[in-house]
Amino acid sequence: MTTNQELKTWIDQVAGLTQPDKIVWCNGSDSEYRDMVELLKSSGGFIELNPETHPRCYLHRSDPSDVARVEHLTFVCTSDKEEAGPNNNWMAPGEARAKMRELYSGCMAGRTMYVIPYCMGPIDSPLSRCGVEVTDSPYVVANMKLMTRMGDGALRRIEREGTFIKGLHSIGSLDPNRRFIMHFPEDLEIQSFGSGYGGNALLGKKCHALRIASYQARTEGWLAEHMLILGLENPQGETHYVAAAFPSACGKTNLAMLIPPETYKGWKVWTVGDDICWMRIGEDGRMWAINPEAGFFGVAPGTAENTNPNALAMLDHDAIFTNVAVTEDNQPWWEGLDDRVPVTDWRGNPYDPENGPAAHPNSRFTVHMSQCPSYSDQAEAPAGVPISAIVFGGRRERLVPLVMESQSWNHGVLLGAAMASETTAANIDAVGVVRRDPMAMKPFCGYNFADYWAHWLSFSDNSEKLPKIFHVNWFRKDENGKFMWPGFGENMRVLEWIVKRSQGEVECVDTPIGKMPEESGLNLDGIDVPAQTMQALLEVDTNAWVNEISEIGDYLDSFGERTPPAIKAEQARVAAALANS
Ligand code: GTP
Ligand code: SPV
Ligand code: MN
Repeated sequence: MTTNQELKTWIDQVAGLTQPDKIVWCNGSDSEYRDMVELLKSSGGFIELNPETHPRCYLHRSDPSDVARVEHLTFVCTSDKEEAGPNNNWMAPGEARAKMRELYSGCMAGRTMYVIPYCMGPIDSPLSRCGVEVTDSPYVVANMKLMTRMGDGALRRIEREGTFIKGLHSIGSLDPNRRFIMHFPEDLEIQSFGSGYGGNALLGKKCHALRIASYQARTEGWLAEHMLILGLENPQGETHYVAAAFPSACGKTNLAMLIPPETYKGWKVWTVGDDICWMRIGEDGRMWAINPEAGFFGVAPGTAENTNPNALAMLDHDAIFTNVAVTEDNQPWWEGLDDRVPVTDWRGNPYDPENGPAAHPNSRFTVHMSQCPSYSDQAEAPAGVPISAIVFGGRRERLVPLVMESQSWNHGVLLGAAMASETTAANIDAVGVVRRDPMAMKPFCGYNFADYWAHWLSFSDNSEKLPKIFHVNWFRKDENGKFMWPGFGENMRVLEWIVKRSQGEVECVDTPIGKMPEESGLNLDGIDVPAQTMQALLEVDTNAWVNEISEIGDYLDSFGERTPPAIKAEQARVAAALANS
């Protein structure tokens, strides 16, 4: 158990409310994980995959109605509605607590309640934060073991520090009409009911490390972001770190594990994180970042030898697969993997293309970070890594160029705030609809976006050594609906430019919307993207941008009086530059 009185009292209260048959305190050991696997195998929660090709790999099929995050059922419950902002669903804390109390009442009868102490970030890093997730899902316990530093070490840190995030989770009856993901940032509390899936249920991830952490980060002067972290090592052996925010299912995992093209002799990408980044200004004035997670919960479809070989290499042992298809010989399979035809779809039915994709479009793998061949030796560094460049990007078929650099920190904040992207299967709603997704944080910012932009802007006064800010778009399409840029490993060409710009090593061209590569600025040795296509990828369509910047202005205005004047000034400056060009 624990010596922390607050934790003890809370566990007693939760047990009194939910009425479990049994309470198990998780210690995070490997044997505990193996026990959990056995339990899941015997209950049908895990199906063992081919032990010869995929030793210790398991398939979990979630309820067909429970396959993604549920933004419409996710709430930020601050006492003041305005604090949550128009970017969040809001419910008064008292009302939300009453609703949840009713749902939780007796919900663990006949079940085991697991108490999971966890640490987000390296266990000895001053930047890390702890939480305790209480859950009735063994699947959540197994995933938390791979995704966080879980168990005794975290509990000791909680007892030492005396503070932790309280996360209560029950799968309930998986009824979508009785499903809520509630956040109480003022009380450092999360309450989740009715879903066993990913970000709804693994509370250390989006609920703690983004929604609650972003709220804390604002008052404490740091940033909690939906960003990958990578190190780019050049042939001279120097490594520069880049953090990049792309919306859900828009390429973070792939970029974080990039393998440079053959012509890039001596270059290497090291993976620090693929989804979440906590950063703060260090004593040297630079921005230092840690990955609060210990594993990857990555999108399966599209992962293949020619797109993300590093991911594929870590997925043939000790991994959990959720909602993928299976082949005749019981191997995991998803669209884009190879040309085999699976026999069973994600629901467990015989595969029939008439019923849609074999793997769910949001099917995922869970693996520990250490299995990644490009795992950075700095990923566990307590101080984190110094960030040289911040990159924003979205999934935009049209208009938005392959790469541009901001003219200043404040202009970079505008680039982030103005991000838009086509929605993906990572959320339960419609897919392929362009929406504003500032800093890729639309579903994850725990407070009013207007205040969040003000917080980002506040950094410009704090340091002269801030990272340079960039914007990228790998997803432009031609008139036949084909991607114009080859993407994946070839994104190295853009990364090289970004890092060289951040070091002041290459020239650029000024445009009204940002700084762009010179005509021969991107290294295109070894790929044949037609000159005309490259031109289109780097073109600034002034008329269309006049329209876009005006829509961005309307979007900023939709936050009313709280919108920081400095970001409006940036928008007005760009609008004027476009009008004069
Ligand atoms: P979350 O885990 O949801 O936050 O997603 P993520 O940002 O890590 O996305 P991920 O890297 O898993 O990519 C999602 C999808 O985009 C996959 O199907 C990829 O194959 C595809 N993708 C990634 N990078 C590229 C790229 O450069 N070009 C194209 N065309 N597709 C890409
Ligand atoms: C995302 O949706 O951005 C994810 C997956 O990374 S989940 O953990 O479900 O939020
Ligand atoms: Mn994500």
